[in-house]
Amino acid sequence: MKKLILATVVALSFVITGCDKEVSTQSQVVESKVNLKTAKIKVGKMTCQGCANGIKKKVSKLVGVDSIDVSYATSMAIVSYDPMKIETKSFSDLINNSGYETLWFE
Ligand SMILES: [Cu+2]
Repeated sequence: MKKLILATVVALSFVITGCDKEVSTQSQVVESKVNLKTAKIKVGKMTCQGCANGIKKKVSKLVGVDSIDVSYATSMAIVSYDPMKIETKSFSDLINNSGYETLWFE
């Protein structure tokens, strides 16, 4: 009778250990969440909304840029980007090389 109880305990401890392993494997699943940053850029030399649309079109093609809004009314470009893929310098270089001027960043 004692042997049977011992065997049951051993069998149970195997089951529990097996369960523990499964749980720890599941908790190791890593969430791949992208941390986007926002850059506010004051853009000079825009003369109409078409300029703003042109900048928007060019910058949005850069790898790492999630979205961009350019307003002629406020002379502001607001860029949402992945800092692991692109530096803010890339936006300003592109804007400056397109005939406009980045006045400041935020
Ligand atoms: Cu224009």
